[in-house]
Amino acid sequence: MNIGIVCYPTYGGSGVVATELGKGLASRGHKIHFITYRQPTRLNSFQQNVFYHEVGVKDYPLFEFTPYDTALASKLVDVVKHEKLDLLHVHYAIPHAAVAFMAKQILNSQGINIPVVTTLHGTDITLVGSHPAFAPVVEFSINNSDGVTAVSDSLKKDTLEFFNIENEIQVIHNFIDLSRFKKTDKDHFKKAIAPNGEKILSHVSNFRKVKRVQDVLQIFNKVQKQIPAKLLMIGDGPERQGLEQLCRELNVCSDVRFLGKQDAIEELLAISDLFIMPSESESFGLAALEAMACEVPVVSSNAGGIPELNLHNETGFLADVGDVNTMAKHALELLKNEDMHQRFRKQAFAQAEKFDIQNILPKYEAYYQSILKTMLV
Ligand code: GMT
Repeated sequence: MNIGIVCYPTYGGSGVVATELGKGLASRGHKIHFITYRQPTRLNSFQQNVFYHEVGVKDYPLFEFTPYDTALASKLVDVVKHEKLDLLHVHYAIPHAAVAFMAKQILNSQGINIPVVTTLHGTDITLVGSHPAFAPVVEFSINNSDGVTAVSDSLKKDTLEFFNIENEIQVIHNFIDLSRFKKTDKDHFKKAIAPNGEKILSHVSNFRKVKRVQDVLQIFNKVQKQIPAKLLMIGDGPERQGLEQLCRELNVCSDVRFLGKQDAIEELLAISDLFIMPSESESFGLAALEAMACEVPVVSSNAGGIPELNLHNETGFLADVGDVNTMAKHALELLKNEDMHQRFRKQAFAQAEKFDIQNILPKYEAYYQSILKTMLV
């Protein structure tokens, strides 16, 4: 198939999923056209069957807000026509689903019927999408997509709760490339971070409020009071400054490393003993899946779709949002008990295997085929 993929090119789950999906489909012989305003972060090397079309946004002094939506719609019309695409797959409803709808109407007026599949990722429904500033457009574009997928049962449920949805929503979970995310021997690296055999806790996110990064520090502080430990904070975002302040207040700065945005996350996960995800809301928790694939158990909140991934008392532990005492207690239970820790490592990996990209790609292919079939009727 000849497929157009629209996504946010930045660091962040939806862009990662869209890019890895495109690369995976390309390796199975499909032609994949990424249509984004910048080269996606994970699209960083040449690959057969992968094409990149940049959305050029024209600036003009009149525009206080550059009309990216209009530029994207025009680009979609252009790419669909000239590359003869079979299907458009847009990731993150805002504004991509609405823009795809507009492009579809323009193409329709020219005798071209392009199917649009929208994948809902999380905040496009929960935090942002349900806001009155966006809700009517989000609801309309979900109902007017030819196919809609959500990355977890929980997100599907939220979508049906927040909006008046008449369309079917198919759940296709997030996935992982196990050939990249795996436990590797990085002992020299581990020694550099934890020279005295300290336990290594890690957290990866975009440091937005929804991630509750302060809770990560609170949990680490409690853990560190009982066992020697180091904390790796990977990523960057608006909460970073406040976090550094909290580090000082808790007097843990010398044991916390802020590593910023990292490309080789798997190397940092390979030396981690525990992953912390205390999010307020999380449709799935791709970062936790990446940790589990590297055999790192997860202590997390029970928000949204996290329980579909992190199994309580098996691959890690779950606790209510904000309950840092319970999360710290579970972290200590695991880190103090070597047998349990090893068992949880294996169980975390076994659970991650269920989300192997090789199992998920055929689901998307079958879904695309089913949408194309309905278009022929
Ligand atoms: O978590 C973020 O803030 C990034 C966000 C995104 O849209 O890029 O991630 C969302 O999509 C990921 C991929 O489908 C999910 O694994 C994340 O759980 C989801 N984040 C939230 O729901 C907060």
